[in-house]
Amino acid sequence: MHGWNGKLLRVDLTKGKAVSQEYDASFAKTFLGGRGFAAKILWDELKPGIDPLSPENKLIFAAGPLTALPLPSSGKLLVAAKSPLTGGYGDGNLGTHATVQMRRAGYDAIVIQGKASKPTTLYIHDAKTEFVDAKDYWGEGSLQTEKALKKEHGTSVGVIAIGQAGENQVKFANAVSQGGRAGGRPGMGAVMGSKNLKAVVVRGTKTLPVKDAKAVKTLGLEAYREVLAKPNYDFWKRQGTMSVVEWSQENSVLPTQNFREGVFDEADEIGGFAMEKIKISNRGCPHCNMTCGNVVEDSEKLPSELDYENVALLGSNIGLGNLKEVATLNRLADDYGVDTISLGNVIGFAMEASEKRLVDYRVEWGDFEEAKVLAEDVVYKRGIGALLAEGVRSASKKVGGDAEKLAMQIKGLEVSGYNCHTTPGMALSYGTCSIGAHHKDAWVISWEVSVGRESYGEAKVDKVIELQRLRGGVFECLTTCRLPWVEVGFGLYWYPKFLKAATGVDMTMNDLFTIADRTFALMRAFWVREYADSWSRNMDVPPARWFDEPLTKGHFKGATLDREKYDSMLGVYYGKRGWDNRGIPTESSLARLGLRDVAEELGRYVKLSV
Ligand code: PTT
Ligand code: SF4
Repeated sequence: MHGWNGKLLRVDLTKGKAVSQEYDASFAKTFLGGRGFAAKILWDELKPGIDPLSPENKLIFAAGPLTALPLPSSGKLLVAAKSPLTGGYGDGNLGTHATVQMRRAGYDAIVIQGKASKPTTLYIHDAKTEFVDAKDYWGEGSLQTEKALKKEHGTSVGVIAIGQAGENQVKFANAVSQGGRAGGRPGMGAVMGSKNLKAVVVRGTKTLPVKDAKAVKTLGLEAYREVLAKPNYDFWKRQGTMSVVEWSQENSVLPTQNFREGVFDEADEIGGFAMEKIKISNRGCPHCNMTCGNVVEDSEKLPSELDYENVALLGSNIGLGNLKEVATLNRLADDYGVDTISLGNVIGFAMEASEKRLVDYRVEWGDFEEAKVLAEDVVYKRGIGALLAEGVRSASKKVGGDAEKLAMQIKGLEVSGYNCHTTPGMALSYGTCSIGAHHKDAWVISWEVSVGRESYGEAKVDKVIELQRLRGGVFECLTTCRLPWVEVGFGLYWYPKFLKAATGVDMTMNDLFTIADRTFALMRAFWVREYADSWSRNMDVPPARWFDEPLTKGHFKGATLDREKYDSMLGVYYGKRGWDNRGIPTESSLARLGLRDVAEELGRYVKLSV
C-alpha cells in the first residue's frame, strides 16, 4: 500500500499495552481515512448503549492518505468517540503537529480504549509506546501542559492535551494542541479525561510511503503557488474567519443574546477590522501557507487566538461587545480545554434564564466579570456551573418550564455561529449535520443568502447534500483543511491528482462522494442504533425559537422559519439520501453503499424500510 501507512496503533489504557495493527487496501479504499475510519471502527466495535465516559468507549485520532504530505493545509487530525454530550456519533477536527508526527511514526490512526489507573500521558516515538505518569500535569490547563511536555520531550513532538474541563468531564470539553487549536466539540476532551489520559505526545521519524514522491512534491509546489495567487489571499491572511462577523451582521444572522436576534449593536467592536487593531501575529496548522489563526492581545495582556465562532458565541451571543474581553474568555476556554461554541451557548442560556427569572441565579447580558466566573464554575462544576456543564439540552430539562425554549441545540449539540430565523437551508444543514448543530458539514448559508433565503425548495436540499459530501465527507476523510477551497477558491480538481500521486489509486470526485455517502450513512446508523425506539424525525428539527419567536430587530424584523415548510424540505432531503420518513437509512440504500452488514445489525434495533 502507498500513501496510507496501513497501520493503526491500538492502545489499551487499562492493561497499559499498545499494539500495532495492520489494515488492508480494501479497508483503505472503502473508508479512505479520518472520519471514514472513525465511523467504521466506532460502528463495528462499540457496544450500543455504553456510557461514553466509561472505559468501553473508544477514542480515535485518525488521519487520511494526504495528511502530513507537503500539500496545501494537510496538517489536520480527526478526533472521534461516542459523544457524552449527545449520546451519538461525535467528532471534531484540529490542526496539529501531532498528526504529522503520528503519520511519521508509521500510523494512520490511534485507537484508545480502557482507562488508566492514574493520570497518564501516552508517549509514542515511532514503534515505541510508553505510559508516563502525568500526576504533575493533572490540574493544569492545556496550554501550560503542552508547554511543559514540549520542554520534557523536545519541541519537535506533537502534543494533544486536555485542560481541567476534560479532567472534570465537562460534557463539551475538547482536545487542544498548538496553544489554541482545539477539536472535538461533542466532548472528546471529556472522553480523554474519563480515561485518565491527560495528553498524547507523539514523535515520528519515518518517511511517508507515497507512491510517487516526485509527483507529490511537484504538485505540492504548484498547488501552494496557486493558493498564493488567489485574489482573496491577502485579505484572508489579515482576517481569516473573523470577517464573517461583519458578514453575519449585514445579513442578520449573527447569533445575539442566545440566538434571539441576528444583529448586535456592537458588532463593529468585535469584527474583523476591530480584530486587526489588536492583532499580534498569525498562527496556523502544519503544511499550511494561508495561516489563519489571528493571535491578539486580550484584556489581561495575554495572547489569544480568535476565529469567527469564538467571537460570535462568546461575544454577541452573550451580549459582550469588547473584543479584548471576548479574547480573554476565548483564551480561558482554550486553557480549560472547553468548546467555545457550547460555552457561549450555556452562558447565553444562563443569562436569558436569569433575565426571565427561570433560575435562582443572576447574571446580566454582557457582564464580562460574571461570565468569567461562570466559565470557571462550569469547568469546576460549581453551583449553576454543574448544571451547565451537562450542556443546554440537559440543563434546560432540569430547570424545566419554559427553559427548554431557550436551549439552542440539535441532538444535544449546541448550535454554532449562525442564527437561522431567516435561513431555512442553513437550518436544514444544522438539522441534518452528523454530529448535531454544527456548520462543518454544510456551511450553506453564504450561498443561500446570495440566491435567496426565502426559498424552501429542492435546490437548497441539493446544495446541503452537495456540501455535506464535500466538507463533511471528502475533506473529513482525506483529513485536510477545507479552507483553501472554501475561502480562497483553491480548485477541487487537485484532490484526485494528489490522491493518485500519494497512493497510486485513481479516484474520481464521484468515487470520493460515494465514500462520503457511505460514511454519512454509517454515522446516521450509529445515531439510530444508540437512540433506537426513541429516535424520531424530531431529532433533525432545529430549536423552537427559530419557528416561534420572531426577530425583533434589523431588516428581517418579524421573521421566523416556517415549521411546515421546513418539515417538507426535510422529507425531500430524506428521499434524496435514501432514508425513510423517520430519517433512517433504508435497507436498499445501505446495500447500495456496500453496507449490507450495517443494515442487518441496525435491523436488530429498529425495523428498517426496504
Ligand atoms: C470546530 C469549532 C470551530 S469551527 C471553532 S472556530 W471555526 C471553535 N474553535 C475553538 C477554539 O479555537 N478553542 C476552543 N476552546 N474551542 C473551540 N471550538 C470551536 O470549534 C479550526 C479551523 C476552523 S476555525 C474551521 S471553521 C475549519 N474547520 C475544519 C474542519 O472542521 N474540518 C476540516 N477538514 N478543516 C477545517 N478547517 C478549519 O479549521 P471542531 P482548529 Mg477545530 C481557539 O474543532 O470540534 O471540529 O469544532 O480545529 O485547528 O482550531 O482549526 O470559525
Ligand atoms: Fe489551519 Fe487555517 Fe491553514 Fe486551515 S487555513 S490549515 S485552519 S491555518
